[in-house]
Amino acid sequence: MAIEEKRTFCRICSGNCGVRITVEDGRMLDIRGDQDDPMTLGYACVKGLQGIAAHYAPDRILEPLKRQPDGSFAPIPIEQALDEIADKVRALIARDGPESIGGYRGGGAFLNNTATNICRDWLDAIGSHKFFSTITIDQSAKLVSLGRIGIWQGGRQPLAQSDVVLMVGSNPLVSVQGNVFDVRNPTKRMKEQRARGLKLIVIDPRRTETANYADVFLQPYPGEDPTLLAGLLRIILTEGWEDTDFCERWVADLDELRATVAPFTPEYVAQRAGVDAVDLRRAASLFAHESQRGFAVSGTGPNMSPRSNLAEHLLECLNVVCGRYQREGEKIENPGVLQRREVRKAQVVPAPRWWETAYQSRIGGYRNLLGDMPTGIMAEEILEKGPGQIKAFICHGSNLVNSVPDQYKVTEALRSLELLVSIEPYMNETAKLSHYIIPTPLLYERPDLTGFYAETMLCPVPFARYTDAIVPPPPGSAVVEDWRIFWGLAKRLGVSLTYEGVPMDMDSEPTTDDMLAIIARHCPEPWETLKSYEIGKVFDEYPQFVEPADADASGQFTTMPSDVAAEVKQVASEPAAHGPTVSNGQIFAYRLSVRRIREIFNSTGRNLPALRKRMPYNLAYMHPEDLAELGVIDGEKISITSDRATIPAVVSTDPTIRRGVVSMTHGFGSLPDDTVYERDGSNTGMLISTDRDLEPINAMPRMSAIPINISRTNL
Ligand SMILES: Nc1nc2c(c(=O)[nH]1)N[C@H]1C(S)=C(S)[C@@H](COP(=O)(O)OP(=O)(O)OC[C@H]3O[C@@H](n4cnc5c(=O)[nH]c(N)nc54)[C@H](O)[C@@H]3O)O[C@H]1N2
Ligand SMILES: Nc1nc2c(c(=O)[nH]1)N[C@H]1C(S)=C(S)[C@@H](COP(=O)(O)OP(=O)(O)OC[C@H]3O[C@@H](n4cnc5c(=O)[nH]c(N)nc54)[C@H](O)[C@@H]3O)O[C@H]1N2
Ligand code: SF4
Ligand SMILES: [Mo]
Repeated sequence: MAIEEKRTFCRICSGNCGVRITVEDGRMLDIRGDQDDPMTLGYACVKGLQGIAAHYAPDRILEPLKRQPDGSFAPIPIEQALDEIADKVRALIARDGPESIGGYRGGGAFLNNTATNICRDWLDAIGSHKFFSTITIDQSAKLVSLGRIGIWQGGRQPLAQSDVVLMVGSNPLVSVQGNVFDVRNPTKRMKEQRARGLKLIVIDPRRTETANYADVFLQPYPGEDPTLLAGLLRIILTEGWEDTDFCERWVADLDELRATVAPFTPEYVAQRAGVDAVDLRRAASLFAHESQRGFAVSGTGPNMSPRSNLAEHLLECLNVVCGRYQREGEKIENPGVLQRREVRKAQVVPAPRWWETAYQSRIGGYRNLLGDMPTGIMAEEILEKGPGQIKAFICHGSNLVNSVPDQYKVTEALRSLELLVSIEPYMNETAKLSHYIIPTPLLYERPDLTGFYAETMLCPVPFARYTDAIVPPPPGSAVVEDWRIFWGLAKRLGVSLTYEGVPMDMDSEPTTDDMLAIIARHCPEPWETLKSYEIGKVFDEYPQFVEPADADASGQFTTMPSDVAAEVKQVASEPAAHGPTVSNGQIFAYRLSVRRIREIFNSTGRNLPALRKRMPYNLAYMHPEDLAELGVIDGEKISITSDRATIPAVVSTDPTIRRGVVSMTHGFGSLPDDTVYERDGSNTGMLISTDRDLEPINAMPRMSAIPINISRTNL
């Protein structure tokens, strides 16, 4: 049969890189970056180029499996599996109520448009609030900070019109994720931005690939962003570099902010965060004084370290005091294509503090954050007996065992469930614990759209693209699309699904295209037209401009509400000295900081030989002088001990890491009682406790700047 070449885009991460795939007889032979793709300009990373290997991996699950009494798995027809799961769910609801049913959306579901919200919609339909997701172990501090400061309807100043970007703990050149940064071939776009004159300030304990392009680079200890950002605000407000007109009109409490950050003198900040006071001043000046437009933005670094909500709050305060928002009449670079357009007026929505009236968990009094239960209390919600205890759980596109902090506790919780279902294409560590595994098609086997969920944040232009399936699932397989599983369960339970706000017909099963058309219903062009653009389209003939404020607009930003002020005071009362950290009564010499690596996407990709060859396990990157001091050599195995656990790791010398810091990625390791480092790597989530050190409001665990000690394993 003829060999064809098909154009589509990768969806392993949110980069949506355009690719060309050679197909013969329904089987993919070759994949490469599409040089003619106007968005991503031929870029495809090492993971994306393994996309075909991922589809044909020998450990891929191709039919639904049911765990047997002896622990092995046996195939089960899909209709029977759904009948049995629905029967169990029905019985649990009758016995313990709908709150006994929980679910989790992982990255695998997030990056698949028709799967993104289906688990939440299903839980809504059966009347359960127990929806968890990666959001609350990622960057939900951003939601908390908007919830406390307020929201500028006009949005941030876009990259294309910015003189300066301040990036805190974010490495888009590797992660291909950057809030409001351009990740369509990020290195090339970075070079383009620099060539047109963009100034860049990077704050990161590691001299990252992104930091290599910085005009000012600050290399603090991880976990010191609240101090650093308070210090930057102090310099700006002391020098009078704020946007006074903007602040006068739109900020309710600038004096409180000024007074609260007063203790954060450059000397205090420099000493505590381990940076140079001169560099701190250069950063403040470049951001607020020498530049007119731009924004401060963060990635996972500060959002995962202690006091993440405070760090994110102070970061947003930088945007507020410098008025770094779009004003009346300005063009919104990406008003969105697939999502419903938002009202964009040049005014403030006052702090909505959504959580204060939301559903309250019985654990720690935490409340839902925009419909998400905090994942930091997920294991407790399963383990803690009493009304509302979760007894059945659907793991949708996640590897909970490897990705949710406090691995011992998470594993114990998952093992205790009466029903655990994994909707998952591979036999990952969580699938191994499940009663049922329902495998799904992989990305090139299903139609999809470019990511709609965060489209305005992740793409700088109003772009959308449809792709059809490139190949069918492997012959003889019985994989089921994610949404179909939830639709099938809802139908069996006799409940109606409302999908993306649209009631679904529960009598005749829709197609995936029908589901995608619902997602795209706000697109300015008809569904069939959107589908017809082979390489997608930038919808720039439907511009949106910031409208004037309402005549009676009275909302203002609140930069220093009392809960935030109390926390800043607490930080200010701590000693300025850096060095050993005391955590829960013990002293630790190092801090472990989070990072991403090119080869592996969270825990995904470790089964692929080409990626394993490059990164067989997760290395502990350390500064050569630290290693010399410890008497450890490159490639030697060490033990990393926190106040929760000890894990092994092989060290790798890396002069880009700040001294006193160990930089190590997550997602590796196996089940706690079955991990061999050389085969599986180590689970850094084991070092984290969710019994303590949780943030207020979102229960975010301490996942970066984890206090640790290092010891030589061979001694
Ligand atoms: N210690 C520590 N822990 C962390 C982090 C950290 O930095 N440090 N980072 C956190 C963050 S930001 C995140 S987002 C989470 C990520 O955590 P997870 O969402 O659990 O990510 P993965 O482990 O990659 O699991 C994704 C799963 O989806 C599957 N999958 C792929 N495609 C599909 C599909 O189409 N359908 C379905 N159903 N499944 C599919 C993959 O096979 C994989 O098993 O980890 C968090 N955990
Ligand atoms: N290849 C690959 N790409 C990915 C992923 C992956 O696993 N692999 N994961 C995806 C996911 S789920 C997400 S959420 C995004 C995340 O995207 P990013 O947030 O860009 O993630 P990183 O590349 O880890 O960058 C975080 C940076 O924070 C720094 N850091 C750590 N602790 C601190 C701190 O306390 N303060 C400061 N200032 N910096 C700190 C680290 O050194 C690191 O350089 O990436 C996505 N892209
Ligand atoms: S950066 Fe890599 S994984 Fe992400 S979409 Fe592009 S090719 Fe796929
Ligand atoms: Mo994430």
